[in-house]
Amino acid sequence: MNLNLEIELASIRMDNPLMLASGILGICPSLIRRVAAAGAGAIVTKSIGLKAREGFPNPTVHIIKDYGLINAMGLPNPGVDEVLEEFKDQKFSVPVIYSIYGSSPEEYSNVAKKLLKLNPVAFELNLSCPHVREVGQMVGQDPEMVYKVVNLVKSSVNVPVFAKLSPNVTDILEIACSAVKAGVDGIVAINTVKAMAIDIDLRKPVLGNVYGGLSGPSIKPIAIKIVYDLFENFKVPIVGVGGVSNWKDAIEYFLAGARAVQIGSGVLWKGLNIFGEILSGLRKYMQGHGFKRVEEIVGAGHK
Ligand code: RRO
Repeated sequence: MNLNLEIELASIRMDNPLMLASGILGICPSLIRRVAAAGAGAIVTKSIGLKAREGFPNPTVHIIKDYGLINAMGLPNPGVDEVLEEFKDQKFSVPVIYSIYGSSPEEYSNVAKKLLKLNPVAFELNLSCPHVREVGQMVGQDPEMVYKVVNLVKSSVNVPVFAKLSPNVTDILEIACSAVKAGVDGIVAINTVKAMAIDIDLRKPVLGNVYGGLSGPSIKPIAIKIVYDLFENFKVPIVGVGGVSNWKDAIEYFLAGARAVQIGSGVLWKGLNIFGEILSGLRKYMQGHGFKRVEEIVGAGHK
């Protein structure tokens, strides 16, 4: 059977629906090439801001075997001007989406406008870092602020704009509604879930920042429910992220309504082979169930 794994996301055409999630492999052209060669359909950079940030003190990552990991990196990034320098004249074989953050609508918009020099295929607005107060929680928990950020960035750039939402809110649908009203082209759900771990021998929190964000298999059911609800309520495309470690996880996201999935901590467990592994499982599933196009699976889990 002739299988078609291509997917269109807003106006972005991807060879397959697997993306590298933001923050996993930093912001580096050579790494982007390696992930593309491993089979990713698109790549999202680590979030980029107006100024360089060093991030939080170590330890910044704590692994909880079989469940996931808690990180508090603290948005380390070289700042937009350095990124422009490093990425100028670089060409990539897959769409590269630039993740950006800021502390005000103007800051988001300024970063996006500067990055236009790199001909981005899209922007992902990080409205959701769980542990950097002034740029994460403050922006992503406030529906009015979300509206203003999306609205201003949309009016400043001519490429699709996605909003990555936080599960650490009372009502994520209210936040999504603000983004949709402001004209967002797609929703990415979800960022990490606020979490912490305490070392029982040292009797103190493990992470340098005390708390951080949980990712990996343990958050997948939370994200699936959110994607399912978003699909029921909105028409914009949804990208699922959280705990995709194998092809079955990816299918579950498609059935819930995601048009694409992002892989984050799965890369840390399995290495870059995870992309090829998931693609071959996806092909087998499609053959076994008589699907010719990934699009046919999207939302098929709804009654
Ligand atoms: O850099 C981080 O600590 C971080 C970010 Br920006 C984010 O969006 N989500 C996360 O779990 N960590």
